[in-house]
Amino acid sequence: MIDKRSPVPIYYQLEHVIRQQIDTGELQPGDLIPSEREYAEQLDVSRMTVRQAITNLVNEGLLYRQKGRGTFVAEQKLEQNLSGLTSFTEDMKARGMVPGSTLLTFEIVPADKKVADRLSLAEHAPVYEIKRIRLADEVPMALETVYMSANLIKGLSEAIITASLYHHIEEELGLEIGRAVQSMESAIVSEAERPHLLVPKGAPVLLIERHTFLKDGTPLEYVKSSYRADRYKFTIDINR
Ligand code: 16G
Repeated sequence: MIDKRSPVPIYYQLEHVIRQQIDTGELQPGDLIPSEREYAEQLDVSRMTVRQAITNLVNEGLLYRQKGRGTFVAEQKLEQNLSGLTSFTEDMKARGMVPGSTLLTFEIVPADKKVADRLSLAEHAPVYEIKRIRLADEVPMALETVYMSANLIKGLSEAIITASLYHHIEEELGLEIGRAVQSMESAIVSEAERPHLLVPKGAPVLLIERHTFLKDGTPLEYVKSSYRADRYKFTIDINR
């Protein structure tokens, strides 16, 4: 499986082998892979070479190291297409996963300048501030803070919020969600987010902001979320 006479560097060949074992399911998420020493002995290559291959796969998020325990195969990332304006609940159900939410904050607060601007409200107008940990099959995927006008979306309850906001807005209130502008940037998880997302210090997250409008143009929500970068991959269809 490793050809030492090949011009392809050995670390690269080893990376390819491990990648294939993950793709074919020979190595499953959570599996412990052989140690650097074991690979080195088995393949008769240097430990440095093995370390380089493994480090590259760790940096890519395919493997992760645990101090004193070894290196394991990571969970496959959830691939989400950015072409549809869908809710978290819809996305998880479409994948056959069970959506869930842990409610952290649910209150009506006066809008600060930024939130008021985004929602086209006067500063200090009452807005819902809803912080939820979004779960897929009970695993935390994202931390989400939603702001919505309390005068536009009436009668929210804890039960609605721990189920689906979009479902309530469309099916119960009969409002039509139209479009959203979304931005995405990378960051390191903050200490405040870490216990909720259950990721190690320094883990990467994707910060997403969504600004959603109803079909008639009324601003519906301003949402800030941190998605686990080790569990998410976003795709987009582009046409020329
Ligand atoms: C998604 C949306 C969020 C929306 C939520 C509604 C992003 C970045 N965010 O998480 O804007 O409020 O879905 O979800 O996609 P729900 O209907 O499950 O409550």
